[in-house]
Amino acid sequence: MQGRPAWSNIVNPYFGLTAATLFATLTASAAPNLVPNGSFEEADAKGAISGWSGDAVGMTTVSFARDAEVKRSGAASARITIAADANPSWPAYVFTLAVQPGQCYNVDAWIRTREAARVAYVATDFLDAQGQRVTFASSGTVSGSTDDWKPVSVVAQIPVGAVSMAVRLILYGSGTAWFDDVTVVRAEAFEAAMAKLRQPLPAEWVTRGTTSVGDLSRLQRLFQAAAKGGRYTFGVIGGSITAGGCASSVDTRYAAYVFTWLKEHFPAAEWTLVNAGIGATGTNYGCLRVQRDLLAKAPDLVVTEYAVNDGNDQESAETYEGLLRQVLASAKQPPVLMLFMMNQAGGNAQEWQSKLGRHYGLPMLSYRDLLWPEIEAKRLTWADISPDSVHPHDVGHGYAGKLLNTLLDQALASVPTAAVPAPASALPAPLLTAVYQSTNLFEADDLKPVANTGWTFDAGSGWDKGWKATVPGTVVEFEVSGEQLFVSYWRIHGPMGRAQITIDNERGSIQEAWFDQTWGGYRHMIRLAMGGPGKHRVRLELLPEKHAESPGTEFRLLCLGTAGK
Ligand SMILES: [Ca+2]
Repeated sequence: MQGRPAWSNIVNPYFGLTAATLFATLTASAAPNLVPNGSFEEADAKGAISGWSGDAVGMTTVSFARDAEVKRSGAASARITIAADANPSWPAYVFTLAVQPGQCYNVDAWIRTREAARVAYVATDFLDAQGQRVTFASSGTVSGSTDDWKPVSVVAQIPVGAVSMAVRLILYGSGTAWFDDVTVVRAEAFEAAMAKLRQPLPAEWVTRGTTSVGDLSRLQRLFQAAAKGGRYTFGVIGGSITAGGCASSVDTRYAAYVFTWLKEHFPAAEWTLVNAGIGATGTNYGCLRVQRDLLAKAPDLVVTEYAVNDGNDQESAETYEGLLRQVLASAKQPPVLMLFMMNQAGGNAQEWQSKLGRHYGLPMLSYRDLLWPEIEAKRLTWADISPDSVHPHDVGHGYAGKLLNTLLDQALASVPTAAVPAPASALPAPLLTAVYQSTNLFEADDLKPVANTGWTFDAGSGWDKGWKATVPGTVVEFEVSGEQLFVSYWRIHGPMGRAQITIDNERGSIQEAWFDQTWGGYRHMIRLAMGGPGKHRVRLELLPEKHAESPGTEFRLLCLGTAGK
């Protein structure tokens, strides 16, 4: 057993959602549990758990036992104990069942831990006829010492090539973990929804979901080149939907549908996917980071997804225009497809964003217009496509991916025999402004204060590195150049305070780092006019005032950005 990734790569730090809520609404409660001894009540003649085997994966410091003292239900649970070990592996209680590709299972279990140095969790390994692992899926994890049982779940979609699924109750690292009440249930309603997705989208849906076909010449030029082979990069940039929420795997995200389409239609070419999605961020951060996160990889084709995270207003459209201009003018002059997702109310920012798409002749696809009429007509429910208020699960991602692919089909069918000329080197005049085409991003570790009376750099977990203050009255100052300033700071339901931001000792703005929602923290970003081009001094002072419900006064500056000259 090898090759399980680091946990920080699985638990997305940018949004607080887990797979636990996935498909809850699609699971028939009457479906039978396919694990015969999931409560570990039955023991064999030697007292070991019937039907399950302990897989030590070569470790000598692991022990397995049926525990009659600690149990969530009935008379016993399954216990794994690992003595201190510097090189842990993934020992597990294992139950294997026969499966078929295309099936979907909800796997649920309860875990308790005591002094678990790393993590306990449940994984499903999908095995081929030779017993080799094709791929796997993992639940959330439990660590340390818990007071009570914690539920975990895995959505197991059986991939092509798998003939069996091994349900593994894993303790990784030293300590003790108990497992009880393991259930494995077929999610047949979900399977039916995914089967329907394998059919072509109805023509009427595609028509209304295609906001604009746009100018296909950049796509046609790419297709002419890719037909001859070579290396190409497909990039997506956007918020948490692009980052993957709430798809159950990398392969079921909307970007994967497009990626698969490209590989199938241009087998002579070598394709790479760059996913530049970051949850809870809009085009304000997007226009600052697009160079670093996407254009540095020289993409040949780009999809942008910001219709949920951006406001439907001119301020957001201005930064979106800056992002689009940077992509369109980048080295490969890539085609750009704009994707408009939606929230649970059928809302999005496509009214303002489509003005940009029309101005630049971009293909635009609307998931909202594809599916919202079905929801309004009650032929589809929101729960059929999403487990929360925004993020699509696999079915929703599938619809978005397939909608994008209908546009690619259309472009491919219309590729002319003569070579399509390169786009004009100069972009059209801006619709709103070109200020955000020229940006600079200074993440916390790039920021060098020119004055500081008590703010400290905190490397955090990397993604939340910042300049932090907790003592009211402390001041930090930075020197920047440009016409517009972006300030990003961490907002969370925690001990957070307020800071006053001034530019050149004017234009004071008070920012609140306390967040009333409990789903997690996010990178809040504001934009402030700096009063003209050139150099400016930005000053942050931690204030003594705070929100009444906040237990502290912390402020965490994540980055500064500038736009314009
Ligand atoms: Ca039990």
